[in-house]
Amino acid sequence: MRQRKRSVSRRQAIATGLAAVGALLLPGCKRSLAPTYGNILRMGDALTYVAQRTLLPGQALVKEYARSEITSFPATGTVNPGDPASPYYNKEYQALHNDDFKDWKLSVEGKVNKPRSYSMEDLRQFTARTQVTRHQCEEGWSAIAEWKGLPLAALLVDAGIKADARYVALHSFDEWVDCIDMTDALHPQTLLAYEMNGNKLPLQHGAPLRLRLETQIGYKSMKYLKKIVVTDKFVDTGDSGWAWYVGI
Ligand SMILES: Nc1nc2c(c(=O)[nH]1)N[C@H]1C(S)=C(S)[C@@H](COP(=O)(O)O)O[C@H]1N2
Ligand SMILES: [Mo]
Repeated sequence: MRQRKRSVSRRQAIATGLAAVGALLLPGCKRSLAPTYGNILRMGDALTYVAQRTLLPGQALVKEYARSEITSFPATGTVNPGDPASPYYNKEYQALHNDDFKDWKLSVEGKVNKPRSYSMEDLRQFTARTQVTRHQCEEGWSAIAEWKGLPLAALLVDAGIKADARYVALHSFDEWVDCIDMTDALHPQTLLAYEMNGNKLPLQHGAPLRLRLETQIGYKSMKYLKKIVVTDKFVDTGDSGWAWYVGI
């Protein structure tokens, strides 16, 4: 699992401050079934999750902008998993990229009735949604872009989510695994985006397909998607020290 840098002192401060409050709130909360958490840091996550899920009905739309408000957009984190110099070099990705992603497919598996792989052509058959939204990176910057893709909800409906499905785990070519809950997965602005600002999704922004999770902070919008696994259990990626639930 990938490790991300974050100052330990800040993590400890957050954990100490929130763990007690989280412990007070959680046992009484029937409405939000909080996910599992592997360590004390996840107490803070649970608190954010409970607070936001209680306050919001879950499907409120985030603000959308006009095309004229689109800004420049830096690329962060991995910018090319097919580069042998990248710490997350992936040979399979390099081969797919060299062939303009002709053979790329997104695998959808787990708690679905019809597990299968979707080519880009398959994904483009779904009714597309286009939205101009603001990306908020946890490092402090934000940027506005137009995204086009299919709602993740449409794909999940197509694959047939089973009754006990609760989370969606996203796997990328640069070895991230990230988990979102069904409320976010089914949100109408949660897209599997294959276009940015009217062009095919650029390499540095996650080609050929990335998640746009507009209800949460930047690092939840997974680039370089490879596989989607529907689960009944939360896939705890807390070993990195980054919160799993980071609503905006
Ligand atoms: N697979 C993958 N997804 C990722 C990242 C990454 O390094 N690898 N970086 C995350 C972070 S921290 C941010 S802010 C956004 C950046 O998207 P951008 O490079 O298109 O600006 O992607 C997120 N998704
Ligand atoms: Mo970020």
